[in-house]
Amino acid sequence: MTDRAYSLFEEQQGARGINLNEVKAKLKGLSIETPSWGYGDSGTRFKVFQKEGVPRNPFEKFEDAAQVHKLTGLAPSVAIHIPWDKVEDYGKLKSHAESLGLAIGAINPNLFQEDDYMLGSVTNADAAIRRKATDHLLECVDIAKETGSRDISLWFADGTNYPGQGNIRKRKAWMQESLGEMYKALAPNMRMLIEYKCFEPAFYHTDLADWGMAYNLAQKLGPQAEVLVDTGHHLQGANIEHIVAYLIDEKRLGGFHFNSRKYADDDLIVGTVNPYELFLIFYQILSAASDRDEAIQSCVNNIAYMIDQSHNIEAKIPAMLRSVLNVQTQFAKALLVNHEEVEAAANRGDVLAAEHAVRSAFEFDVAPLLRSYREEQGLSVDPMGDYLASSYGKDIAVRGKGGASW
Ligand code: AOS
Ligand code: ZN
Ligand code: ZN
Ligand code: ZN
Repeated sequence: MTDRAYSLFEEQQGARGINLNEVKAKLKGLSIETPSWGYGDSGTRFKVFQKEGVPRNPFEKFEDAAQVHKLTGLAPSVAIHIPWDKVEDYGKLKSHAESLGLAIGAINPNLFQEDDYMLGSVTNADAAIRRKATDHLLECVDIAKETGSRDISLWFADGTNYPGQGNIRKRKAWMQESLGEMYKALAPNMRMLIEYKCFEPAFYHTDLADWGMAYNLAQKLGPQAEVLVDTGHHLQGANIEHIVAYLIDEKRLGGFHFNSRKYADDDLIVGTVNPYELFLIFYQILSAASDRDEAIQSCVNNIAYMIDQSHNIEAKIPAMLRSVLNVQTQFAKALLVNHEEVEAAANRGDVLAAEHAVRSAFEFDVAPLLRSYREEQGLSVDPMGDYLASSYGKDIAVRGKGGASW
């Protein structure tokens, strides 16, 4: 069925030189990984509110994630966190995921929740603690081999609160030494995605504070190490789409942790605070996708799109639905950019026409397009409405309160 709004939209886009069949084919290529921890209770340092129906174990987290994928077709894999999702038998978790139409995605080591790591994990001045941290990284490589995961996402809370607290240069060497050992353990198809963050939990210096440090480390480690951009991990005013374009050009953009921020690493639902930023990130990615250099194309095709959010007050499954739908909406809008038009305007020095060519794509309402796409794919046309009308949210209430949390 093509409704009138869609026919009009198709006509409008045709006149701008945008073919909706091509747009729809690209929409089909979008997959967004959701994080197991986004289905559990999480909070701020002040309070973790316990919600009814929260998964009690990793198996139930996958059951909830399956709802998101079933309704949207967007979220076929789930990242897990070790030890939050530690199980006896990862083969069993993998089969459970597969029986639900899902795969286990990135493995996230946890080097920030033990007393031993108070003064650092892989950068701790105590060699025994560095050994312990490196062993955990190696354990995660083994888990990734069992789960068939390609990516291991690395985030370190390592840093200091005061000048003099740690030797910054020694810590840099220790980080490289530990990650070098981990790198050697990777299977040829595996990747290390290195996350950076400007501050928090450490407030004076962070060992991997920005994309340049993560990039430099990745380069020293080798081609299987790439940079992971968490959209909440920059200082105010940072131009994230510039970082994205730069890293793609260096073939070192491994993936994203999507979320929204207004102040710090707020980890709010992606696309709620600054959807234009997300659109501009996709605009950069899509403009690189048509580069003649195959290495750039391959970098773009292997970007891992992942959500990293903390659902403190919102219902978890609807929050995750909102998140993946928001990403899809901005991706769809970015697919409406006419790159030749932008380039032609830029080449003749017409600043306003170039800016207009980018922004006008953002200003279209893509609801008719997404409705038509979902219908064609046999997906729910209204994923959020269908979820809320289903009994799933009520059925899981039998799990009670006090489910998984960090
Ligand atoms: C922390 O700020 C990072 O974004 C990490 O990706 C972290 O592992 C994730 O938030 C789960 O704790
Ligand atoms: Zn993150
Ligand atoms: Zn974040
Ligand atoms: Zn973060």
